[in-house]
Amino acid sequence: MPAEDKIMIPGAPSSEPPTVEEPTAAREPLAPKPDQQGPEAVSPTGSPTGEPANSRAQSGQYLTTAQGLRVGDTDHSLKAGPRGPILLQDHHLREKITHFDHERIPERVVHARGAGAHGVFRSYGTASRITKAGFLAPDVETPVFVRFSTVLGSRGSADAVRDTRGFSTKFYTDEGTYDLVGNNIPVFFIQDGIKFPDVVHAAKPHPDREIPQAQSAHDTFWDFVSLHTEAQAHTMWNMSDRGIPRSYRTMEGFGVHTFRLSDEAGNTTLVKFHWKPKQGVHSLVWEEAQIINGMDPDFHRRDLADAIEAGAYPEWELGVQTFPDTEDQMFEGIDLLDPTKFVPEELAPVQPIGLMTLNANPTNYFAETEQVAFHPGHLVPGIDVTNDPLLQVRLFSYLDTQISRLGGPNFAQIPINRPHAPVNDMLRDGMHQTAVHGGVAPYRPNSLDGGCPFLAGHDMGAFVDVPEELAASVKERRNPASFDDHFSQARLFFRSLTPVEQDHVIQAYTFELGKCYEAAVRERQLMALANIDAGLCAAVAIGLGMPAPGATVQVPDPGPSPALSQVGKTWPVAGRVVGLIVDSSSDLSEVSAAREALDAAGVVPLVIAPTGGVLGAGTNQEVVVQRTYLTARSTEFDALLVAAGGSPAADAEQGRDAKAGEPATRVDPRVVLMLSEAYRHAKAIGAWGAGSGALEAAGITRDTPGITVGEGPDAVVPAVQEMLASHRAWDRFPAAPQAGE
Ligand code: HDD
Repeated sequence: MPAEDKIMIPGAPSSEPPTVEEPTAAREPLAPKPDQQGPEAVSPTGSPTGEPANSRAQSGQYLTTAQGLRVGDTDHSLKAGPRGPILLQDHHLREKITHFDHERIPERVVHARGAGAHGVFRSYGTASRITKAGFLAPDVETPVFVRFSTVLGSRGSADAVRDTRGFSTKFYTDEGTYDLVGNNIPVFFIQDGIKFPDVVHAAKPHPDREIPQAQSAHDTFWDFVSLHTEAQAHTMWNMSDRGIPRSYRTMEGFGVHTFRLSDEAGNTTLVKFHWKPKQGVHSLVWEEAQIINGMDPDFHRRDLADAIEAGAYPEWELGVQTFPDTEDQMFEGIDLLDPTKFVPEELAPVQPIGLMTLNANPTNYFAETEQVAFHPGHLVPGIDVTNDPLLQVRLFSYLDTQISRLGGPNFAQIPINRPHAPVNDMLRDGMHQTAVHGGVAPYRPNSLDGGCPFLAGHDMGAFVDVPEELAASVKERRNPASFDDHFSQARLFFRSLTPVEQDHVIQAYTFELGKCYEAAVRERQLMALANIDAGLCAAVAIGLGMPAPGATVQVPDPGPSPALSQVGKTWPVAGRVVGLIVDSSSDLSEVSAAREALDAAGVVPLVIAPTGGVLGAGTNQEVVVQRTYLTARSTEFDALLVAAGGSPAADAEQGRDAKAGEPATRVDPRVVLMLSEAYRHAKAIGAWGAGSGALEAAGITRDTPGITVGEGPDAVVPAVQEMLASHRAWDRFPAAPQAGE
């Protein structure tokens, strides 16, 4: 039909380009009318950093109601006489109690327990070769907020449980907020996000009695992962020492998925993100973790906050593994879109692109750590997503969850979530709207608010989705064949560990499966282990008292990746904690010398004495006590120094009188416990003076690995520091049965 014969429908969209030119130069929006001078029109979304986060929070010196009315009595309700009923008219009482009743918000469905910190990210500029992201240009500094978390437990659960850890970073860049929402394990349980509710339901406490809390050692978890073998690789990492990190400060972080970076010219590179801790990669041992969860459920939270408060700012280098953006998105036989696979560093080295330093604790846990809202879809120009089916579902889930968790769609206005880039979004109203938006035309195109906001071109900092050609395909619910291998990376991981680390893995499987009541679940998991490593399967089967099944599938045999082991390397000792056990038999000048030597190396020395206070008070050798025998436990320390061998003062504190035939003084049993635990956990121990007697009392012989006995601190402290650099005296652990077929 000739064009002029077309039937024109007034108002119908036209396929022709619009004939009206968009305004290209910014014009001022219409000025507020004279009658619109109400509350100061500050838009919380539009204020980069000018407005203090707590501008409307607490001010003034008198207690007031939420409306600013001064309060004269907040301890007594308004009653009909001192013994009479309370009156409904007590507006202060009702406001106080109503607000209290609504203080809690729903905890995160996963990652409910966490700890946060502020910091700064300084880019090396090395990534600007492959991405136009402004915050990755040379020497750019970007404020960040990081939240670490456990996955399974409730908000009040313990820190040192066996679990994956979350590692989320919010970069407040000039081009908008970028969130890197990762974990401390580079692979995930499932390949497609549609299964996330299944794995989480299986891992959370049983729905009937809501136990066990923050544990994977139960039937439903192992039922799921044994039936669902793509979870085996992630589970193997959980059963290794990586499942019980020493500290958030000593964890690696991984973006897990493959992301797509693009430069100014539109060239693209696939990458995987890695966080490498400057403090080293260290873990707990299982017994230690179990004791910590009772002694100090806030162990990781406290460690992070204490380090920052002390000025020992933890640092991580951000790095990328890069891969060509090929049509098949495979690298060395590994499908880069399969989130249950990682790429060994030996095949693609991690290239550093910047340094993150955490240098400030949150002012208010709820306002910051609890209300921070991460989302893998918070992207900046130069960083885009891929078709990884797990990532694709995450892109839906994170925005959605904030709406119920933070009570509506305006969570970006909460101070911790506010971008540090100007916001002009035309999103309006909704629950908890705190912006007072001016103008009359929150739509575009418009002519009434000066045509604003304008659309940016890609040369004006717009986010442009990377155009990706998609192969002709059919719509179907199916994975590519390259997702089918579920065992080779679990095998790769296990065989890359040293014997002592393998033994920890064996013990972890044996412990967790030993907590499962259903024999069928244990049997099925042994069948999965048989496909991963026959030696591992046999060792776990012995522990469970069950027969070891044989392998049922042919599994590719990738070479080991030595980078995965935490043993055999040395790390900085700064920030590690050493307990210094003393009593009145200790020479205080030696204690001070030991403290000074540790201090000089950046190590945190904590003096542990029978009672609190100051040792040698009033002399020129005063030593302040930080822990007592009652409050200290070995698990707080990375190494122990002992200069105490029992003392009359300690005896007096225990109300002990020496009986006939007993030594005049004896080593305090709490010291013996500390030493024997530290010994079992393969920690470095040093002793001098009366301390050698304490070692003897704990049954520790001096020719064991990691034990140093000397004349004084000068001889002992350097040796302990050296051992601390390797984290543990690994030779002290029993070796595992040899892995292999
Ligand atoms: Fe997730 C929180 C990490 C898969 C759905 N996730 C959450 C947090 C971290 C991760 C670190 C805590 C964020 C914070 O501190 O506030 N999640 C991951 C990683 C995954 C992953 C590394 C896989 C590679 N997650 C994943 C899938 C889904 C979700 C497949 C849904 C289909 N995750 C959520 C969530 C949470 C969350 C329900 C709970 C609270 C929140 O988002 O803000 O939406």
